[in-house]
Amino acid sequence: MGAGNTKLSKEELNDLIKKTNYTKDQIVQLSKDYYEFSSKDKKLGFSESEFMEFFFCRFRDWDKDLLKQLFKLFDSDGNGVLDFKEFVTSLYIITKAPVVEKLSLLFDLFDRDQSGHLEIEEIEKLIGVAVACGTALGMDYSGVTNYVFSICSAENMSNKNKGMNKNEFIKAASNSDKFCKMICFYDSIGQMLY
Ligand SMILES: [Ca+2]
Ligand SMILES: [Ca+2]
Repeated sequence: MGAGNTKLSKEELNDLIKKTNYTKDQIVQLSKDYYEFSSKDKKLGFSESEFMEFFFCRFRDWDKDLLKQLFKLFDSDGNGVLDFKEFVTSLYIITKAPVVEKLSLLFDLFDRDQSGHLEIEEIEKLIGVAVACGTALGMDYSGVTNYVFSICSAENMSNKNKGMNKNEFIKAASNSDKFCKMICFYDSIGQMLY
């Protein structure tokens, strides 16, 4: 099975490898999985429900609404399905990407009204999800809660009335990978790809 099965041109494939650090072998493996999981409805590409099923194990403590929103962010051309490139990119961001890249996407995810700021309701949602996931992953409840509150503290905002902007969020949450991990954007174990 060659890379041709990914339906990517050689340039696109090399571009993807460069961007994601997946090896060519891993990309080939991912393309097999992509075809298997995304063709359940006999149509190529991850539909929203296939995406949700595929990632259910990882994001079981997220609500459906949030997972749908994640799908939308990864569907970069907005056609309602994830093509192979969009799928690999989403997997990369969820697992292997640098913390800052993950946080940037997570900010967009929780900034539901795309105002450029996390307002109080959006922050409450973020705290709720992070605490639910973090404790489900075995982290200590008060430790998780205190950590998320410290990230979203008003002290980290230049304008408390407006909320927290992306730079402020990234700055507050990027001192370690703790936040990304607790919200389930952790890297997979060993050789596993997801
Ligand atoms: Ca798409
Ligand atoms: Ca907002």
